[in-house]
Amino acid sequence: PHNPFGFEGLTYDDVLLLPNETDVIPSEVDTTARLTREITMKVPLLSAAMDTVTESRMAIAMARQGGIGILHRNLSIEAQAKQVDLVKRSESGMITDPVTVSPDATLAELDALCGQYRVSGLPVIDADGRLVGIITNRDLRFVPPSDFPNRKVHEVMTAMPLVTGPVGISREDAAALLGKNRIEKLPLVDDDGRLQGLITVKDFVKTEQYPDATKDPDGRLRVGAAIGFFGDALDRAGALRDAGVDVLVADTANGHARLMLEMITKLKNDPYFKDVQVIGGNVATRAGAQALVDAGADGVKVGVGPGSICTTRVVAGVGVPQVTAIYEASLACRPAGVPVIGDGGLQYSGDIAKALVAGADTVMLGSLLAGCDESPGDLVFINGKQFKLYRGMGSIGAMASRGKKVSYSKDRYFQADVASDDKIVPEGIEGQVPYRGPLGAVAYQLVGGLHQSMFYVGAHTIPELQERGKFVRITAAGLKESHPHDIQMTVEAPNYTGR
Ligand code: RVP
Repeated sequence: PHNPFGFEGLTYDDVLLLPNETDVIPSEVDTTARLTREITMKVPLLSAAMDTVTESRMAIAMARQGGIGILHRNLSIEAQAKQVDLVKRSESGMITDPVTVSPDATLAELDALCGQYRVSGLPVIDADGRLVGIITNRDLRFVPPSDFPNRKVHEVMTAMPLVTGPVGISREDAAALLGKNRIEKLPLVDDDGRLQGLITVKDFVKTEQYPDATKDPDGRLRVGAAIGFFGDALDRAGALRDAGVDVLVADTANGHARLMLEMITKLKNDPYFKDVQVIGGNVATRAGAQALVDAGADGVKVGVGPGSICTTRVVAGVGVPQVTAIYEASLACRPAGVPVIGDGGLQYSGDIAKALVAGADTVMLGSLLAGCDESPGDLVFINGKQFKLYRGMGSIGAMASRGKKVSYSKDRYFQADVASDDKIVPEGIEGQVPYRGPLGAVAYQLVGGLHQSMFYVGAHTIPELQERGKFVRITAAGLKESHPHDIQMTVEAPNYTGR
């Protein structure tokens, strides 16, 4: 008869990396990693496609740090495409498709646009697309906000002639023009005076401020977005592509499912999506990873049940401890040249290097980022301490329709057909994590921890880490020894707040 017992599975807490001979200086390592077949990033981190982790603010912050954010899909197609748009317009060498305002718009409308896109001013164009002026904070300074609803843009804007640049102007020439004229925005116009782009001082400053930022060939921040495999998933993929998404992540709790594999093949065979990379997941076995590779995926996301908010392993009794899952998936992905993303279960910065040595190229983080300023949701105060809400996409809260017309999260767990909220079988829970401040500080500690790992292992690069890294398996006593012990912690470290 068939023997159902396989091998033993290990996870982060079961292993440690062996120290090795080293000439590496932590601050000098190169953490460049492959996200997909065609995209690399300076920092091997992704923020999770969860509604308490990644919307446009987090995605912008992640890309600036050198990683990438994957926008969640628990919202309408239009709303998710809008999020992509906000990221793609946030910062760029040259804005090819700037937000503009009409001369007849009211100042109230202008104010709303500036708030939405977090910009301080807009070019003004007429109905033919011709540049007629520019309007910035400076022009508004002497108009009382109570007048905004009944004053028009053309009454207060700085009208033509303006300093403009020709299409195709070099970075250096643009910087010189901005500096010489002491202006902050340089509209680019063609021979007919039509607005074709915009260069801003802010973007020059940000380029210097975020040298590792993950950018597309046009200098815009890169962004990923989750899609399903069911119902209008292809329409969603199309809308996200039109908004400029770089990576689509076909996102389910079981990526080794026929519908998911077909979805990936469809996207990869459609010339309309030729400039978009497609990641598939999640899987936790070698066969599952092989199926995604065979379907044409540009990246394979691994993790069934390791998530901090996930109950799949207890509700369904299914899953693979994450270090083993990553290793098994890499056996199929490495030979095919397809990068692996280790998704879920990371609790400390040291887990990043463990994931990479096990066979991942990058890791996806939920709980470690949910407490950041840039994650959706407000701070909650409990007993004088600050928290942010964090919930599984398979929790009742995320899957229930409640006020919403549809919950897009249900099909992640193949429960799209469940008609009423009380018939949902949740695979996740809802909770809160400590408030952590801005992503920049959190990412600094996570990446800094990885630098230290690379120093101990003697690796200058991620491929070297993957090659030189070796594990020692530890026992419960070894794990106890690894954490602070026999002491009462009196001061929290920025990268360790206890177990
Ligand atoms: P963690 O970083 O351990 O918090 O895990 C985050 C990951 O957990 C997500 O990227 C996703 O793969 C998974 N997840 C999200 N929701 C649920 C659930 O409700 N079970 N699981």
